Amino acid sequence: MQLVDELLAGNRRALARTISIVEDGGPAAPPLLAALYPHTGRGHVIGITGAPGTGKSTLVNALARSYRQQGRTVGIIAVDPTSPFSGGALLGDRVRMRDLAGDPGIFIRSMATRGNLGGLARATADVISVLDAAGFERILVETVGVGQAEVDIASAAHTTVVVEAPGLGDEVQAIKAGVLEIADLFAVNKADREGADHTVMALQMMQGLAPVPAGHHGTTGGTGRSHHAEAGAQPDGGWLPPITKTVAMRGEGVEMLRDWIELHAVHLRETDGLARREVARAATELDQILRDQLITALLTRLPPGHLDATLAAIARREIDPYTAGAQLLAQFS
Ligand SMILES: Nc1nc2c(ncn2[C@@H]2O[C@H](COP(=O)(O)OP(=O)(O)OP(=O)(O)O)[C@@H](O)[C@H]2O)c(=O)[nH]1
Ligand SMILES: [Mg+2]
Repeated sequence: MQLVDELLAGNRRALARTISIVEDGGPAAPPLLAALYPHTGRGHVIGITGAPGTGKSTLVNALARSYRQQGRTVGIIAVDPTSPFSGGALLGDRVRMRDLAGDPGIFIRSMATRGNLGGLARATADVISVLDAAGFERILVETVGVGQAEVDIASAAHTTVVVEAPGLGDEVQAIKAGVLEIADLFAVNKADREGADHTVMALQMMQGLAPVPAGHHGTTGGTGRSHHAEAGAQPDGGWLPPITKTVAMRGEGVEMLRDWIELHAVHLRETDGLARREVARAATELDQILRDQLITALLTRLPPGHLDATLAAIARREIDPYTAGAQLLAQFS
């Protein structure tokens, strides 16, 4: 395929066109992705997630710069599951990242929801594959932490950085959204602001590492981890997420964060972590692909208007959704 050859040769227009085709998700996408797939598996995918306004874009920008200083190429994907409501934020990102845009070692793409969130997660995974095949060594994926969407998107990452900022009550939000569970690293950004140490402490406490507060003597930490454990790779092969303070706006702490990301990448390679994550990534992707294809295959078998009639019947309580689903699936047998 000429487009694939051009992309693999480093042609940026071919890359941009391929991404557009893949993002549209039409019939031209699967053969393209199939041709690219053997060339993937080299890039390290880094998810950057966190509550709105914590400084994710600024941090991605600074991290990209830091990787460029090491001579590494960087692909950036900014995913906004809340779009179309925050088109302005993406516009802001574009202005902020404009100074990176002239660099051939950097490629930036913004993606917004068109249909369902599941579709967005799949499109993101596909665009990651394209950037990987194109040879980008580090792929940074920014998502706004609003719930299941960024958890799904994070499942496409090798290393997930959860960004917190002081004074937002983020600790609580993060637990609710299940974001803490997906963190390989924490960046407490806006460390120039008051309360950063408090946020660090709150995170440490959740890890069971903070000094036991007065009045709680004798109680043991909830996680069973030693209170003296050092962050990063553990003797038992586990990984304790490090907490890094950053001032993304001024680039402070960013090299430290980058170095932790690289240490996590090494940790994944040296344990069975990378293999397990690759299988998890494959599971998420295949799951989404099968759902889409099964639904599409089913819908093409139905007589025109049948689906709408079924939906109306469910709404009128003439049939329950499980029975209706079973009747639709009977089309396959
Ligand atoms: N004081 C301070 N402000 C920062 C820092 N990093 C980013 N900001 C500011 O915080 C605001 C939000 O930054 P963004 O990078 O757009 O945050 P974001 O998390 O990408 O925002 P969304 O994508 O809208 O969720 C901007 O005004 C930044 O200039 C920092 O380290 N310190
Ligand atoms: Mg942003």
